Amino acid sequence: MKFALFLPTEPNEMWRLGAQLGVTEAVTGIPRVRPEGPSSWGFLPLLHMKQRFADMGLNVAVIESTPPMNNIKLGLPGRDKEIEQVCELLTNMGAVGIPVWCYNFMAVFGWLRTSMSTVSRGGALVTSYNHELMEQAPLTEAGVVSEEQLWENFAYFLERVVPVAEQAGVKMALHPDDPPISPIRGVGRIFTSVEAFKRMLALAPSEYNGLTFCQGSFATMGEHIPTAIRALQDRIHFVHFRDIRGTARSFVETFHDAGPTDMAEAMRCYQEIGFSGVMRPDHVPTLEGDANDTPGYTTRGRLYAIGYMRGLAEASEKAPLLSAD
Ligand code: CS2
Ligand code: MN
Repeated sequence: MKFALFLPTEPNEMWRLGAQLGVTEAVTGIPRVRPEGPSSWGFLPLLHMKQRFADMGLNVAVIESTPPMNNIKLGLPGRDKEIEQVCELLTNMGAVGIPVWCYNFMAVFGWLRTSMSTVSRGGALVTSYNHELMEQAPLTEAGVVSEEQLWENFAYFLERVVPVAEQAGVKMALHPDDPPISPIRGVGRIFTSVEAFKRMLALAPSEYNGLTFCQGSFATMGEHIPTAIRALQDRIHFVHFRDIRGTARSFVETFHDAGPTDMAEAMRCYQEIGFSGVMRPDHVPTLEGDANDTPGYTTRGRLYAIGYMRGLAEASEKAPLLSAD
């Protein structure tokens, strides 16, 4: 298992801080390109981006971003063009050697919170969600989107894309819905439980059809983390390490060391199942000295998280030796 950070596609201080923390793996988006040039998912933009990271000693292990997918998710005309673009991304990722693609199937809007400035330990800021505050929210332009429709649209997408992922040698890693509650503003959500992921994996029993085990999202589902890790272990291609307190209807994100989940047990579990992929700290609190302009992805909180994760991992790796004394 290797540690990673979510880094912008262009160098910034986090690239250098990551390298100083001993982080070798980068999770990033699809590169920005000039309007007249090749698409963001073209071979050369991906190659130049991967090389730019490599020139700074960082290995792009995961792309956690997608070409447009809303027509795919909603089953609208234009979805076949979007599928074509996803296939082009996967083919080019394989060609430049980026082995994992993290995507999600949340239609219309992605991860969502009702507060981005909830006060946590010592005045740090975290995000939180209270479904009551969303119950009067108007429908979106998509209107009512049922879970059945989303399952149909997902199956249509998956059967066309998995063969391309296999050919490219790129592992698809579906991220859970966050929050894992359905519907929100009339839009259903389906990847909201371990059972849903078992159903998803059975739709295409290929090792290239896998998941991002976002520990915070599974904790929000109310799942027991070690049980969930073991239940899905064969298809976990990427891990997000974080914690929350509460339920899918009402939760607050926590410091990695201050939530209800036994994070040491979770880390031991990843090692026990022989997870050999990449793990990144997911959302972190905004600490004193950082602006709260990128909630969950600020600098100081991520430095603390990486240090904590590394300590847990090292202690866990050595635990058998220590207990042998
Ligand atoms: C986070 C998101 O919601 C989460 O748990 O990991 O920021 C995540 O990066 C995206 O929703 C994944 O596509
Ligand atoms: Mn996540």
